[in-house]
Amino acid sequence: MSNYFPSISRLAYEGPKSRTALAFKHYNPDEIVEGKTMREHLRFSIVYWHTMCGQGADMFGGPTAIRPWDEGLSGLDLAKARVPVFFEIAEKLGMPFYAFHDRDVAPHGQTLRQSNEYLDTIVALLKEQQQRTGIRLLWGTAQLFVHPRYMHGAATSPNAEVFAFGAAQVKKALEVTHELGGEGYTFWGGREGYSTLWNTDMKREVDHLAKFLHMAVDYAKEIGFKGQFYIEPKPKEPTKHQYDSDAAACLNFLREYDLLPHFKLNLETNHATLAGHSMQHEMEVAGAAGALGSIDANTGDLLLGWDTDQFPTDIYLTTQCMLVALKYGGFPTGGVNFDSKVRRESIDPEDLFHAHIGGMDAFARGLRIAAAIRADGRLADFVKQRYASWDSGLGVSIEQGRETLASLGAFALEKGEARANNSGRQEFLENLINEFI
Ligand code: XLS
Ligand code: NI
Ligand code: NI
Repeated sequence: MSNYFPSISRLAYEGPKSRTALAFKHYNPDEIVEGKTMREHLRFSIVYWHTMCGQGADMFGGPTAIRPWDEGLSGLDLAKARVPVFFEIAEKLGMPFYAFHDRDVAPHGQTLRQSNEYLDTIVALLKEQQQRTGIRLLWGTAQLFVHPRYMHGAATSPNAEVFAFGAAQVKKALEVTHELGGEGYTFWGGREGYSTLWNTDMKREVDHLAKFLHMAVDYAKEIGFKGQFYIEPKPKEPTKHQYDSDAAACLNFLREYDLLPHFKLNLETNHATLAGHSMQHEMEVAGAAGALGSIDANTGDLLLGWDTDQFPTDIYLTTQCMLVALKYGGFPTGGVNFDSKVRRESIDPEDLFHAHIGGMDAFARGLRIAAAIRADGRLADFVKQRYASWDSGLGVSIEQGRETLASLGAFALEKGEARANNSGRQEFLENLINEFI
C-alpha cells in the first residue's frame, strides 16, 4: 500500500457540526434512508482519468500540478506508480467503486499489441488493489478520442480501418472489464459526431455506430460478461455535434437499432447543461423509459458554458438528482460516479480529498432531503392531485382508449366549455422544496 497521504487516514463521518475539513459532515455510509444504507443508495465511484491523469493543462496553458508520485516517471513506469496511489485515495475516501478508460490506466504503445501488453500489466495491479481494498469496478471503457487516428471518430469514422481499430480496443477493454469483475461498460461517443455536414454521410455513420455497439453486445455474450452497458449522452465538445446528444436522442437511437434491451443511460450533469437541459430533465427522460442507469456526477460553470467537470456542491442539484433516482428505483448497477476534476489552480494533492468530500457530502444531503420530501408527501400529492381529472370518468376513458375524436367532439359540443383550470402553484412548490433544503 502506498502512503502519499500520511496525515490523512480513512475519513470519518463526524456530523454536520464538525469543523474538521477532512471528514464527512453528511455522508454517513451506514445510515439507513428509505430502507437502505446511504452507501447502497449512492454507490459512489471515483474516476481514474481526472484523479490520476489530470494535471491542470488546458488549451491555453500546460500542467500546473505535477503530482509527487508522477515526478521523473513516464510511460509504463508512471502508469505503475499511479495505481497504488489511486487506491490509497479511493480507500481513504471510502469509495466503494471506481471507473477507468483503457488508456488512462496504461499508456499507448507503439503498436496495438504493445498497448494491450501495457494494459495487461496494469490490469494485474488493479486486480491486486481491488482484492486488497474490496473496491469494485463500476464500469470500464475504451478511450477512442485521444489518439490521432480517431480524428474523424472511431465507430463513425469514414475510414473503415479506424473502425476496426476502435473495435479492437473495445474488445480488449471488454475483456479487462470482465476480468476485473466490472459491473458495467460505458460508451461515450468522444468524437462520434461531425464538425461539418459538408463532408459527412450522417445516415451511414449512425448505422456504423449501431453496428459497433451490436458487436460489443455480441462479444460480451461470447465472453460471458454480464455487466450493464451504458451510453453516455453529450451534445458537443470536442465535436460540433455528437450523435448521442441527449437522453432523448440516445433513446431514439437505441430503439431504432434494437439496442434498447442492452443499454441504459449514463447521464452527466455537465453534458445535460451543454444540451440545454437540466440534469433533472435528463434523468426524468431516462427514468420514464426504464433506462436510468448511472450518473456522472459533476457540474458546469453556467458562466463559462464548457464541459468544466467541476465537483457538484449545489444542494438543489443533488436533491433533484436523488428525487428522480429514488422515484425510479435508484442505481442498481450504476452509481454516483465523480467524473469531476479539481480546478487548474487547486494544485495540492490534498485538494483531491476536499473535492470528493464536497461531492459526497452534497449527494448525501441530496439523498436525505429527497427522502424527507418523499416522506412528507405534499409534493407528490400535489402532482397526483393536478392530474385527478385523469383518474375518473372521461380521463380514464381516454387513457383506456375508449374515446375517439368523434366521441370527444360530441362531448365538447355538449359540454360548452371545459372545467376551469387549477393553478400550477410553481412558487408555492418552490417554497415547499426550500422548507427541506
Ligand atoms: C467526457 C466524458 C467522459 C466519459 C467517459 O466528457 O464525460 O469522461 O465519462 O469516456
Ligand atoms: Ni462522463
Ligand atoms: Ni464530461
